[in-house]
Amino acid sequence: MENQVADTGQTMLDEVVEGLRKSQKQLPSKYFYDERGSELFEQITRLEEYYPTEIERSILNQNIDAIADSIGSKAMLVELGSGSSSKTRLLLEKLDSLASYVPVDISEEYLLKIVSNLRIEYPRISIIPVFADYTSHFKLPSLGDSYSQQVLFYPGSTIGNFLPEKARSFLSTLADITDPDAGMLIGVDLKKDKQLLESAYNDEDGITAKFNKNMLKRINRELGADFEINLFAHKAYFNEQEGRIEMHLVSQKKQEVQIADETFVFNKGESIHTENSYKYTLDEFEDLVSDSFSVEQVWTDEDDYFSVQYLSKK
Ligand code: AVI
Repeated sequence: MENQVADTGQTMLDEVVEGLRKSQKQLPSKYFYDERGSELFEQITRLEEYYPTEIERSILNQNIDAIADSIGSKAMLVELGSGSSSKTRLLLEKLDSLASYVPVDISEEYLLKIVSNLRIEYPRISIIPVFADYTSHFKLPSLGDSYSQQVLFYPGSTIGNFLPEKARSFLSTLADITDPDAGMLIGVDLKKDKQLLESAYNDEDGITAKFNKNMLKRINRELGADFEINLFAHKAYFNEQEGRIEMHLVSQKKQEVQIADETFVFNKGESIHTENSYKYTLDEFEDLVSDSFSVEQVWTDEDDYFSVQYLSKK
């Protein structure tokens, strides 16, 4: 099977410089995930305060029979992004009638590693990696009539990292590239007590702070910038009006940063907005997907902190 790499368009330098020229400086959150950033994110998912990972896993676990019914037999399961392999394993383990598993990820190294392990563990499932930035247009492998239906798997509430209008257009792109009867199993973090939300992004061990600042280290290394990491502080809070956690890096003094041939001035207290993590009510999420998908099933934990939802194409 041929592996595909999507054209990522704009360069990292273009995007970084463009974001820092804005009056509210910003950086694209996709740049968190270099090797060190992915490792720090793994650590975040194991933190006491970061409830989504554990709760999603237990929702999947507790409802696996109903989930398997929705997915049906002989499905092609397409996972978007480098999901936690333990969630993937949970599905591969229980869905013994799966025809194929198609992990889509931009990191070739990561994909090759999981694929070679999974092929040994699940010899009956055909595993077909697709190297692509799944947020841009990518092609799914054409597997003829070897499967019954395509099911996208998008765990972790990563949909919450898109602005709502971007989430809508992303979902409609997914609808465009899949079969008419495709489904989607998606994890969605729900609105809840502000304190709980904020502590998930302000852990006591400071791992989220390291994850946030790692973006600046990456920009220094890859773009030759001269950010002084210690002169920026991590800040994360729930913006109630927008319904999202915002992460920022706040300049601790007036300073200048050089990137390529451009100088960026930071006032004391001025921030770079590095991430949004939207939290939805069930109704808000149903509305968000409604251009392209219908919500068929919703599974939640007993506190309604998190949901796993099965969507079908409209
Ligand atoms: C990947 N994504 C769903 C995480 C989130 O919760 O928005 C990224 C993250 N940022 C800080 N902590 C975790």
